[in-house]
Parts: sequence; structure tokens; C-alpha cells
Amino acid sequence: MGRHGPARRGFGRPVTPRRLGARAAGVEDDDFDEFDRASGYSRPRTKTRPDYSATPQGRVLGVDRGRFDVELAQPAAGGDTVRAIKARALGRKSVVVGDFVRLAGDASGSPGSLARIVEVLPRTSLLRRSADDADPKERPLVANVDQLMIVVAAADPTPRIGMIDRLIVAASVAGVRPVILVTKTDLAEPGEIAAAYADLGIPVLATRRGAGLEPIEALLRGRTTVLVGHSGVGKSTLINALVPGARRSTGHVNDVTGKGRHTSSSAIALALGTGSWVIDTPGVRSFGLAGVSSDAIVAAFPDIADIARDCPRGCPHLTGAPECALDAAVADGRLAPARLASLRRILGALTASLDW
Ligand SMILES: Nc1nc2c(ncn2[C@@H]2O[C@H](COP(=O)(O)OP(=O)(O)O)[C@@H](O)[C@H]2O)c(=O)[nH]1
Ligand SMILES: [Mg+2]
Ligand SMILES: [Zn+2]
Repeated sequence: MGRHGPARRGFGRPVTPRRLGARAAGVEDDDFDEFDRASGYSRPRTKTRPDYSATPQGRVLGVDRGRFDVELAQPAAGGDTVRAIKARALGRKSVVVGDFVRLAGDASGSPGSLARIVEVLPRTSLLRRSADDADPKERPLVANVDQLMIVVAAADPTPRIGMIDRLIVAASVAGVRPVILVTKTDLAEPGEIAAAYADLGIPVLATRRGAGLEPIEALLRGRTTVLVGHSGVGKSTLINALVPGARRSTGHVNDVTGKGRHTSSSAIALALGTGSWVIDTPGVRSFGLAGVSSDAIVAAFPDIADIARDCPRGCPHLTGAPECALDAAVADGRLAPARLASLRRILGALTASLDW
């Protein structure tokens, strides 16, 4: 089955028509300046809006200076990807890698052609990027992600537990499943990391350059997976092994800017041959956690949430919290000590990085 086979997720799902008026596709949408009001559809529209329900659909694979590479659901004459710009009528609405979009204009993909993105289909998830914890501005980075693959090296660079914890929280609050991949197992044993996280119910895989890819491919199949991890952990090496022709540059990457030779600092999605996409995120160090509550973190772990219902109201669940039911659960064997330690690391990472 090719990359446009039926296993492919996202394309072809029904889209609720939310246009009032039916205008022929291909009209100049720029005339409709109320096209996408930022919030709410409670007021009746005063303007007729174009109907794009029959226009080609695609997925944004990459963005470079306002130009989007869009993979078409149905390949066109000029190929299966087209260049596109955002229609002015979308205003400040973001279009990010992973978005499913509708296209107007020249979506033939022929040399020199340029389509317009006229609609962003409803997102199932959205990961935002934040420059650092002090930066309140969080820019949307990737949409419609099923899995966040946290890539850490067994050694070189040394894994950072705190970063893994933050990413688990970011994934959980974004509605994205976290998974962990330990690379470079030729340099060190992955045991410690695996032990710390397997107890949280998070899948942990290990690999090394040249190792068989089947377990990783099985985890990626039929899903959209974002790879995130420190520079140098081997993300691009892995993608090159998974995606023939990907030719992601590997090797030294500047740790501060995330930029290396031929290395773009924006996310890029690559289609796997199995209705799956992997998204590389060079230079991304963390995802935004603004507004995340400790309740949301606890809720990410249903069995722990169940126990925490016996906690005093407003219990922070941190070490030393009076009458925290999680301590009692560890004492009587209902909760593994390593799992409570992990949870507390996550809660601690959050409280340390946010002003409440
Ligand atoms: N020893 C060892 N080195 C690896 C392995 N995978 C990648 N590398 C090396 O680690 C460096 C960084 O890899 P790269 O894929 O560019 O990492 P990225 O920054 O996460 O994309 C490169 O020099 C790779 O050759 C591995 O399994 N074992
Ligand atoms: Mg890389
Ligand atoms: Zn508690």
C-alpha cells in the first residue's frame, strides 16, 4: 500500500461544513475579510462566505518564510506535494506543520505553481513552542500529533531527567501520547532511564545506529509522531534510517540556535510508507506549559488520579504534603515508589518553571 493508501489517517475524514452561503470554490477569498473570526460563531454572519468543501485537501509538511509545502491527499498532475501561501483571509490564524488544510488557486504542483491555503481543518492536538520559561509567548508549532517521541541518548549527551519530565507533561496536556526512545545504546546501557519511566506506563524503546527498526516502525505505524530531544541525540540519524531519501543532515548542531549546516530550525514532517508521519523538530528544546495545573498532570495518570481523590482538598502531592494519599498508597503497596517519585519530579519540574 502506497503512502496514500487507506490506512492513512486524517485525510478523508468528514469535515463539518461551517460556511453559511455556498460560493463556488476558487473565488477570491481575499474579499471575505470576516472569513475566520478568532472566536465563536454565535453571531449570524452578515457576509456570504465561500464554500471550500470541494477544494483539494492536504497536509502541511514544512514551512519556510511564509511558503508551505503541502502534501496532497490526492496526487495532482505535478506531483503529490504543492507549494502554497496562506490566504490573506485567514488573517492571523496560524498554519503549522501537521495541519490538514484546504487549498484554492493552482494546486497542480506544477513547476512555479502556487496554491492558497484557504481553510485549516479542526485540529486534534496542538503543541506550542516556548522560547524559555520566562517567555510568556507560546507559538504554535505542530498540529494533529498523536505521539511525542522523547528521544534521549543513553550517553553523549547525558540524558536529562528534568527535560524528559517536562516533555511528558507537555505531551499529556496537549492530548498527545508520550513515548521514550533511548538512542546510542552502543555507548551505555539504557536501563536506568527505562526503569524510571516504564513504571509510569510510558512505552520505552531502545536503539542504536544500525539496529533493526521494526519495533520503532511498529510504534510509528498509522500515527503522526513528533521527535523531540536535545541536539545530538540522534534524531536525524534515526529519520534517515526510517525514511529513504530523507537526507536530514546529521552531526554537530549548534546547541544554542539548534542550527547546523543544512539544518532548518523549523519543524518538518516526513511521510513514512505506512500512513504515518514523523516530524523532526530541530532546535526545539521545550514545549509551552503555560497554564498547566497540577490537577492536569495528575489526570494524565488515571490510576494515580484515582488514589489522589482521597487527598485533602488542594493537596500539592509533593514530598511532605500533609496526608497526601499517594504516600499512603506507596506504604500499603498500591503504588510503586518509583512511580510516585516520577510523578513528584514532574510536579516539581512544573512548579519550578511556572509562576503560580
Ligand atoms: N555512538 C553512536 N552515535 C550515534 C548514534 N546515532 C547517532 N549518532 C551520532 O550522534 C551525532 C548526532 O546525531 P544526529 O542524528 O545529528 O542528532 P540530532 O541532533 O538529534 O538530529 C552524529 O554524529 C551521529 O553520527 C548511535 O546510535 N551511536
Ligand atoms: Mg538533527
Ligand atoms: Zn496528594
